[in-house]
Amino acid sequence: MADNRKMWSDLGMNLELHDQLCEVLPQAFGDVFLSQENRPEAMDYYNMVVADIHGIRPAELIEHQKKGGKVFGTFCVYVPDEVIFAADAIATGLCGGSQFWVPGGEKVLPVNTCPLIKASVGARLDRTCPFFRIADMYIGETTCDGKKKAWEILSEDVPVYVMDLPQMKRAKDVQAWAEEITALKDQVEEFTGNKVTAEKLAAAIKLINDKRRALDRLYNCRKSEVLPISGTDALVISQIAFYDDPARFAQMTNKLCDELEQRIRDGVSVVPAGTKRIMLTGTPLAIPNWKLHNIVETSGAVVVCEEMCTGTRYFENLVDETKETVEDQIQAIAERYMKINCACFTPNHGRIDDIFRLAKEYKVDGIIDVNLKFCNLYDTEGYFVERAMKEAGIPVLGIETDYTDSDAQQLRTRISAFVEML
Ligand code: BJ8
Repeated sequence: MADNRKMWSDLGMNLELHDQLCEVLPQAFGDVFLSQENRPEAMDYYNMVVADIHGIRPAELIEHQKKGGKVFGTFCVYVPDEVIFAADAIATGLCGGSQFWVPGGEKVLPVNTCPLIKASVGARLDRTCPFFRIADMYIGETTCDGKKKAWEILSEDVPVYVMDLPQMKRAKDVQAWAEEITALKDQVEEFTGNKVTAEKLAAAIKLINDKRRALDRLYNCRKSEVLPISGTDALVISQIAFYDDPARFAQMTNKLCDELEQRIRDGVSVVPAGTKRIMLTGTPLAIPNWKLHNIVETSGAVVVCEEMCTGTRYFENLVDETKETVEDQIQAIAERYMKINCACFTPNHGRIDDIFRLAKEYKVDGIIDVNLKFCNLYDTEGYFVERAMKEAGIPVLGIETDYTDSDAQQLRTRISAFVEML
């Protein structure tokens, strides 16, 4: 702890304000996670990572910087980590999932901006998150309007490089994305002084694919009727995936999966047979946003899948590992990333197809369509999502929420009523 304080102070953090966050986080984690029964033993690793969330990984990133390495902060699952790791740099997710950071964002952004953006900007400008301090450069993208303008504000305080994400999926858009990835490669090479060779890119593709394979294995366990892990635990694993060391994360997640697969064989479930299975779809749940999972799982149901960026959108589809030139590898990376179905694309029918497929694979009883307040994209797309589900006879509940706890009681009432009627 003393070492952490020195590190935070060296990072120029606002220690007084940060102390307030350190006071509430362990309590929140204890309430939501440690109160669960029959957790897998291998969750110990993730407990430890969250318990020292602003200590262990930040210290590793600083070690990397001391050896001359660079750290890039990212905010979206379209930004390809492969290119960053191939330049001997580290990518770390930076999205803010706590109300704690929102007021800082509101000092410079309109109040009616989505909490994810407000929290991300607040975490940087208030100097209360080590990850936001450590990153040498942020990589933004042109996904939603709120983010586009937020990059301009953040760039007054930290170098920001913005990738221009196409918003349709025609062949020429995939091509344009491949060109953007090439431009990112050039930028990363210049910033790090390291060349991205075909050999290094192949290793980075394998590294990130291995992380995806581990998450896919975890999610496969959640398809089982014998449910070996809660949705709340699976969510925090998905959240940690964004900033943990990818090789270690894959190794620890595979270890957890060994235990989960054994549980399935032994018939050890975390919920009684017949518990209603819920899938969440919608906007991402950045760490430490555990509110909805906690409400669902203390209302007699269980979350078995997230069609979200903190969920299936992050790990589904692998990058082709057989390409041998940087050009072909980048093309393969572009093709893989353009399979993600975010509401910033028009049209985005693929997402509805995904929801149908996942609902079947995970044997869900009902779907909750989650929208972060003021996210116009997902809010509007909810019209199609909910209509399609209703037409197919899949029960769906649309909700809108933010990071505050003010609506928790009301959400609990609505979610309990929804579960009751399944
Ligand atoms: S691929 S979901 S991570 S853009 S919730 S900030 S869209 S106003 S986060 Fe996203 Fe990439 Fe899409 Fe995923 Fe804007 Fe909406 Fe806020 Fe959002």
